Amino acid sequence: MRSLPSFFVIALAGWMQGVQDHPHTMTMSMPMPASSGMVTAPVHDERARRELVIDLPGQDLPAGMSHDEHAMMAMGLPPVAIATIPQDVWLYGFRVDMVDGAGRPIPGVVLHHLNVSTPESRELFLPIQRRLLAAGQETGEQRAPWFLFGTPLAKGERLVINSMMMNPTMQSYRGAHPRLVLLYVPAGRPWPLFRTFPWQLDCAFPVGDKSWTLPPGHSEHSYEGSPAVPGTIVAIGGHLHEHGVRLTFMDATTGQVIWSVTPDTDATGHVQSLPVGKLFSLTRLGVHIEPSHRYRVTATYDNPTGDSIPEGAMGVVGGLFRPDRGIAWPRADTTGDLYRQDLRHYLRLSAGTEHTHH
Ligand SMILES: [Cu+2]
Repeated sequence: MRSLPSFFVIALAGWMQGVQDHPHTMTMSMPMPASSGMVTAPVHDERARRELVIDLPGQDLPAGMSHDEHAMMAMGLPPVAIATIPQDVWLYGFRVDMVDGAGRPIPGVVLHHLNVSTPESRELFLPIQRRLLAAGQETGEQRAPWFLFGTPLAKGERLVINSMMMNPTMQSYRGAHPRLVLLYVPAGRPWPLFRTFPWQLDCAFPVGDKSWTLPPGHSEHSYEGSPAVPGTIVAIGGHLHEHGVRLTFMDATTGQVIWSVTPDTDATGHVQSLPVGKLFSLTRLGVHIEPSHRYRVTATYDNPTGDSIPEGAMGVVGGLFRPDRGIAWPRADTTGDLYRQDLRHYLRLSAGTEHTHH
């Protein structure tokens, strides 16, 4: 097998950057409180283009929206939406188009962030709902090679989508909303060759806000966990904020460093991006990980400002994971305490936000 094409690497970078978050029918045990103000988002299956098009709830956005947190929260936070997958598909990419109430394109800068989860499946490293994808204004279209990698989504499976908008432009928009476009291959074909699932391991796991207050000087944050099932990490990427100097993913049981990067910075030391690793080679597919080992993500920061920076730091690795042959992706236990706490946070029923990206 050849090494991965570069657009895949770019795709992963974007996939992670948006975060920086899979086949069954939703059961009634899903702890979805009725009071949470969720809405159903219609899914249009554009079969000829092989795209699922999901228009999220719209809002009027005044021009030059204030960066003041309260104004932003009040004005650009549409209700959480639920969308239902109409047929068995393999998801291999996505994009978010910003449009107004008449469907006309509006500037992408209006999107602050958008997160999609699959509440019936669990995350690889934690018994919480699985994060499927995330996007911010800088994400663009992300796609893996459709013939190689795909994530199965079953007919009837539900997606939970939350988003935030912010209008820094001098123009106001009526009915502004994100239009999520999922790129798919229909089930029942010879491809994709590999069944892969997105995963992440976050320094701010297990629940709550994914950013923390960055202390002055040198600091390290870590989180350790074990995968629910054995399999292979076929691609990895990550996300750090400014003053981040290193992000490391290691097998804490053996001490083996699996992936460790320093961010690219510009002339003034601003974090530009993280390189993305391809754990592919001619002779083997990725790095195998197993439930009997513990794995650790560590974010290292050097904050030279002398001040603490509220919500100044994040540290997360993630990518694509291929379960071993014959291993099914684990379903979520929707009755677990951690699952419920995380879901409440995701649905904005408790303080904080899933992710405030910048
Ligand atoms: Cu971030």
